[in-house]
Amino acid sequence: MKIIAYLVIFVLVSISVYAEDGHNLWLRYSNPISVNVVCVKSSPTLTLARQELQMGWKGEPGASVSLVIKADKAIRGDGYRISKNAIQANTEFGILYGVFELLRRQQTGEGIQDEISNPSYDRRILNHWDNLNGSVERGYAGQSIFWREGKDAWTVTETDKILWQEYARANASIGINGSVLNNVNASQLILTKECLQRVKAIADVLRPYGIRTYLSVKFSSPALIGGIKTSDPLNPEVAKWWKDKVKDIYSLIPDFGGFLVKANSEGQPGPQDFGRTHADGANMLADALSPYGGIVMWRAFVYSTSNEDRAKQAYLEFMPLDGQFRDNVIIQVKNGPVDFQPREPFSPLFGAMKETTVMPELQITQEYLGHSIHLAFLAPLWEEFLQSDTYQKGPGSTVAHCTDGSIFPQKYSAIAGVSNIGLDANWCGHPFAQANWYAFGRLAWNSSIRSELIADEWIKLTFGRTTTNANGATSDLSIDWNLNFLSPVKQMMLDSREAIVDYMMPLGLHHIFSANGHYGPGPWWAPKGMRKDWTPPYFHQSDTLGIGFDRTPSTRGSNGAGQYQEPLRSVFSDPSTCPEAYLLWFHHLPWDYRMKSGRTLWDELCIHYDGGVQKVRQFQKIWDQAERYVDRDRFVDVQKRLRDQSLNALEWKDACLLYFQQFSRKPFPYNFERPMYNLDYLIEKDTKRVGNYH
Ligand code: BDP
Repeated sequence: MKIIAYLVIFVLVSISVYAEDGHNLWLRYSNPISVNVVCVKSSPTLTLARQELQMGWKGEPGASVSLVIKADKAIRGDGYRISKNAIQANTEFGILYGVFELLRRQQTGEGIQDEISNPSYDRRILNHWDNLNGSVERGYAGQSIFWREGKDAWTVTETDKILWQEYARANASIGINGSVLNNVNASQLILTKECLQRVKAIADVLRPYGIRTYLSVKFSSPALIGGIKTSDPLNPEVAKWWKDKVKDIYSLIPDFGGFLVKANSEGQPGPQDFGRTHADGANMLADALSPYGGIVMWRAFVYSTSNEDRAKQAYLEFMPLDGQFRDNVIIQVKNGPVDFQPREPFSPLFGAMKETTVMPELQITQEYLGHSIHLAFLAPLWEEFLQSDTYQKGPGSTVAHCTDGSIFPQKYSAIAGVSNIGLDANWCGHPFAQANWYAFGRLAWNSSIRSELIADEWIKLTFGRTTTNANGATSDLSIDWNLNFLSPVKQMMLDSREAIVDYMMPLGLHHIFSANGHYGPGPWWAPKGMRKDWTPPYFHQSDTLGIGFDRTPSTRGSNGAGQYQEPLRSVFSDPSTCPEAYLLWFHHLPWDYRMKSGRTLWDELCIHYDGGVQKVRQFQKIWDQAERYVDRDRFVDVQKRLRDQSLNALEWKDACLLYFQQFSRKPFPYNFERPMYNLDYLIEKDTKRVGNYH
């Protein structure tokens, strides 16, 4: 009897903490309160704005909210003015963004004053690395939401449309207004009739939410699908083929955004195949797009077969072309000079290309930060990057200002993030990976917003429970909740990226992953015959004398530091002034080099690796204490992923330190956790996983 009673209580309690699969993201509002929306105009977008208010309003019951489209010089682009009961904007998308802002403030309990909010970047774009067969390159959250294989590959179903609409709504709620629907390693088939029909169907769903559609294109498409012998950008037939293709696209999708191009990089075709330059290639496409207002986003992620330091190559290839690009070409540059590492200095191209529009490319998907297994809140990484001072136009020339149009005159301003979205019920795999999608949108809208605020908002919206009271609901973010859930979980998020840097590659180490999976440690990984700059030993340069990549102007250095503007060039070139976070990025230093802490470099490395592991263990404790504030499904999911992260962090620490110890020949400091694994075991385990290349 007693057991049954317990069971009944258990079931009731479990039901009351209702399950959430995370599909609603940060848009969990329900229990609407009546609100009277006043808007004289009507359009599909304004209808959406009205519906959102009716779905999510938490203010006084029966209150009137007016939506007013009226030109105002203080409001730029799709910006808006909000007050408690009105939203004003120049455009209907501005109204929609204002509505989402109003609702967000109500949910999080933030006050609403009369204020204007303008976007930092005009184009805030997600790049989907989705292949037409439905797989997602560097995707860790299931198959593509846009493409699939099989006999119904081209059928647009109701389920597809609902998903695309949910996707569009989530993007609009954080200000994202563009989607590149396919992988930068593009298939030529994207430009075929049946593919374009599907693109049109997607664009039709995204449009009312203010999202333009863009496509990645393969440079050799004219030869591959156009029946032309060449794809030489200066060949008139080729140029005409692109013009006609662009015309077809605009007849289907009148607000089409433009093309994203990866050319002459990692085996992709490009203008250099025909002895032409990036500018020749980009301008030819730009000319085809410009009559319709389309843009070309031309990627600077290139590295040739030369022996030049990989970190220097994009700059070497693109700087000589500065000023040669059309005004509707934007050079899309990854945040760092190598490749989305847990930490890199900013790419020296930012601010350096003064007569060419440049846009940042961030990576939301965690290719190098633990996939969807590790908890990594990326806003601190992006904040660090956007606020980096390039000094290109004197102090204060931050990357953000060099790209948002406030320093250099430019027709367009844009920012892109490589998406972490897939068919997983919660879209992103790890429940906390949703925070990175959210953070990208918030930073693209307002590049000076602090990570802490983003985390705060996201936690409240994603885990907060709101109730309705008689006077209209206020969010139920009680003191207890704030103290015991919000605060520790926020701290965990804010510390998470640095923890990864510490247990994977602290002090400026980079790209020491095993193989191409970019997940586990592999400082030893150097298969015979592989390009050197694809292997970790190239990047860490460990030997008995020391560790690190010499990028100083010294005779043994690559002078990568020389690509930066003064004072950075000097600051980075001197180990005593170089920030320790970038020390081994710019310097090869002896194992007993004295760090600012007074410790040797070797001891300092050990302390960082160990510190990273300890932090993840701390995250596990924080999360376990959060149990009573989170629904069962998401709680267990995060708990399990943290355990896997903890194990992987330990592998990283032991693998890297035991491997480097062969060169340093120094003991581990005493106040440091002893290794749990031995090196042979870890190498063998890794070899079994990635194949025997040794
Ligand atoms: C690297 C990825 C690869 C991408 C490439 C790119 O490993 O999958 O295709 O970048 O950005 O980070 O083009």
